[in-house]
Amino acid sequence: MATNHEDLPVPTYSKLEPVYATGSQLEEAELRFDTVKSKFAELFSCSPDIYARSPGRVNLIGEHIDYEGYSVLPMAIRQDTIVAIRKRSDGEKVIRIGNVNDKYELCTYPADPTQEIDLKNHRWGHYFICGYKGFYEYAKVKGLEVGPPVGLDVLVDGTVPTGSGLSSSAAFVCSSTIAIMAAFGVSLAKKELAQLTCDCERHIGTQSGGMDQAISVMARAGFAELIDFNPIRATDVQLPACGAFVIAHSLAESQKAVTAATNYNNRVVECRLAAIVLAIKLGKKSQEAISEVKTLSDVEGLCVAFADSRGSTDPGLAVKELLNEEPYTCEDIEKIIGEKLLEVFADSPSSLDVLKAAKHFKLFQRASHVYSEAKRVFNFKNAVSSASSEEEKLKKLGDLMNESHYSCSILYECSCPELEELVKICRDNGAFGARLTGAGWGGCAVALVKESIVPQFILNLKEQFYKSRIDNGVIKTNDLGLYVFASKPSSGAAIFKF
Ligand code: NG1
Ligand code: MG
Repeated sequence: MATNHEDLPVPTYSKLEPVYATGSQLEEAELRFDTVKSKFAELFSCSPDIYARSPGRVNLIGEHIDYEGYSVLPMAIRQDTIVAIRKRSDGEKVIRIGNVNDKYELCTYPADPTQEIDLKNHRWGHYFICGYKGFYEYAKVKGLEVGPPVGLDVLVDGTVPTGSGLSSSAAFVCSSTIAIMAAFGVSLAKKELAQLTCDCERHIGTQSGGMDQAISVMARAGFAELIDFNPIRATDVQLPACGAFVIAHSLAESQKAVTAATNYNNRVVECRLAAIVLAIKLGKKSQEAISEVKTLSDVEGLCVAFADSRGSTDPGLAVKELLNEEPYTCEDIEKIIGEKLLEVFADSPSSLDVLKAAKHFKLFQRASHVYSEAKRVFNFKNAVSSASSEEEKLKKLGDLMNESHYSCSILYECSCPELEELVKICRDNGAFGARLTGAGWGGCAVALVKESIVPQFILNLKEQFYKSRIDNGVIKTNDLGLYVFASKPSSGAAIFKF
């Protein structure tokens, strides 16, 4: 039986070509690795033992449903993070993390894997420590002999724009974790690594699902991937040949690690509450619902049974009939579930932060989004593999992307004025569909366009969206290529040993 690629470890290469294939891309990569090497020598007076790279991603459809247990459909992009690492042999127990970009100051941490990450004082190096802590936790659980902690010298070079919904954070956490593992000679299957790196990134305080790490680790060049959870699995999805995805930044930066309590984690908490309330309305005992129901996918079975009794297959019907459209207050929910919310979330500090910040909870809207978005992912996957013409496929995929955006914007409220403007401009300029991608509240939009019109499409975006921002000094003309570009599905994580 052929081994599935997700059962294999991250590949180790002695040359750049398997990852950075084409002419100019390869030249660019050679330059980057040379720069990393010389900057490493400049900072630490030696060469790295090993390099790891992991890409960012664009999510094509399936937004804010990975943490609810539902499948999503992202693809890896060319932009990535490279982490160069060396184990120190001088007994000094310190981790020094430098960056090729001078904007990021050298960060130092003790080489103590049990250290708490200081979430109140966010530093860019925290993402590396996420991987560091995660590695030692993994080693402990598996009983691996990795020896006492030693000092590490680390240099980072990232090309994924930050705060853009393209998962610069996962690219950083994954490349860090993989570099640490390689430095310690530990290797594991990609699907296990995908789970581990997801657990790692939670140390930063966001209650993330596992999409970003899964695609960053498991992507294959030329394919988008349908990512399933519990257990994590990746299925190759071949996109229609004559279509292209254009990624465009709204120039609103979303700082998720800082706004978690009101944005990202708030939605995770709202979904959990919606799931518990639904479970109770559908007959579960309060205490059972509170202890057993973590996500909306946990109550899908009950919702489907409810729908079935009314001649439908749509779990969203239970949401429509059993949840109120008006926002719920804390007290409203406590009355239904018979317990204080502070008790329900007592073991999750980041959820308690959410409760402190929230005035009300939009259970109806969030649950409606999740169930409908999960269905759109399946329709997207089915449309790709259907027998219809390429043109019809692109139209169907575009429609689903538009519906997804509407749901994110109206029901999940994770858009912003800049994204709304950008998505509209994309559609006005001939995109089959356009939507915000990633967590939202800023960051990028992704548009599906006919391959043949890509250059003109990008020119139009420059004229209609970016020109005024250049004139106002928000960005420089020379940097435009960083903010708007077409992307092919790129390959996943890799280790380099030269
Ligand atoms: P961003 O913020 O785009 O990296 C986040 C989550 C994903 C997923 C999306 C929304 C992390 C690391 N990533 O992505 O798991 O939930 O939002 O679909 O928190
Ligand atoms: Mg992120």
